[in-house]
Amino acid sequence: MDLQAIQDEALAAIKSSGDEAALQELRVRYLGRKSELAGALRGLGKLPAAERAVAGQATNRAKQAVEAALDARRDELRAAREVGLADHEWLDLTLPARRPRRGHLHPITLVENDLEKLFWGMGYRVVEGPWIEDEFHNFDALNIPASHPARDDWDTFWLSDGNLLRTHTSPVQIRAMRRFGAPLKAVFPGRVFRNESVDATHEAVFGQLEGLVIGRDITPGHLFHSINAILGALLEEGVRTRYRPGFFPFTEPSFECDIMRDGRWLELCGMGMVHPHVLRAGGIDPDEWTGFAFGLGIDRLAMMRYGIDDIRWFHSGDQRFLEQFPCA
Ligand code: FA5
Repeated sequence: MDLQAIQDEALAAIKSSGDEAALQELRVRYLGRKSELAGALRGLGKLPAAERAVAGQATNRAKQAVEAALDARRDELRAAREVGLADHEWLDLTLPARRPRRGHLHPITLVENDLEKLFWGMGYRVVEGPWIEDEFHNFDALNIPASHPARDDWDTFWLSDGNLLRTHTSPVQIRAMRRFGAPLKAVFPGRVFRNESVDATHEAVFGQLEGLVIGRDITPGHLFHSINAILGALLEEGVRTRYRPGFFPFTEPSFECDIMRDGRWLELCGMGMVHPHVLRAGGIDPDEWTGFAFGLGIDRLAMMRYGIDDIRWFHSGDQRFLEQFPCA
């Protein structure tokens, strides 16, 4: 086929091509490696030198004409498609956006964060301890040897390797004393675990926030002043609280603080002056230093703050409950 015929055929096919895919096929057919034009260009080398220049120019002209036609038709088809888009596919930018569903913090986490912020502002450092504890930190170092009947107060989940799930945050007292020494002012928030039956005010897994202050000449006056200040900041005005004597092997004297909820007293916090045995176990000399400690129930505080009548809601995983605590 001569060059002019190839070019005429190509231009006619390009003109009548209906879409960009068909046009791409024509590009391959008329300009691709196996096309007649490409073959003609390859064949130039075999022509006598005298004819080569003329034939070369003619072939290139045909190739350029086909290329130009392909590009022009491509632009036409593209423009037509975009006009179609504007007619058929449109977006109403005035429609209200669909809100993405965002997660939020659990009410216990909200209360824990607030507690941490409060204590941080009062100069306490915030320290965390391990959930899996050894007997020494959870009991012995806290003046609760194996023979001590008070061990029964903490129904313990024992692990097969002899360790246990900590029954309170008090073992972190020992870890912090050994790590930081005296003087010390710290809180230890976190989860604790008790193998006890669950009811409206008792969970088997719940949160505690432990506080520990060690200094020279710390007295029960400091303890009560601090607890009053803390409860004043945490509880709404008018919430009734009371202190009563308590017993913990790791504090002497010991007290408990209750809050009034629905006409009944709810135990919120255990506290006392750190027992000399415990200071010693923490590597601190009880002749030189004294201190106070307290352990506050975070779930109980959250019940009070949000008016929740059953502690079991917190771990129920019930969306209807959890959705009531969106992020501020
Ligand atoms: C203790 O765990 C002591 N370690 C507290 C302490 C620390 C005393 C430092 C002295 C010095 P108790 O078992 O009473 O004490 O628990 C402390 C608080 O945790 C309680 O006042 C209560 O608010 C909360 N709590 C206790 N048991 C449960 C439970 N099963 N479910 C939810 N909250 C609980």
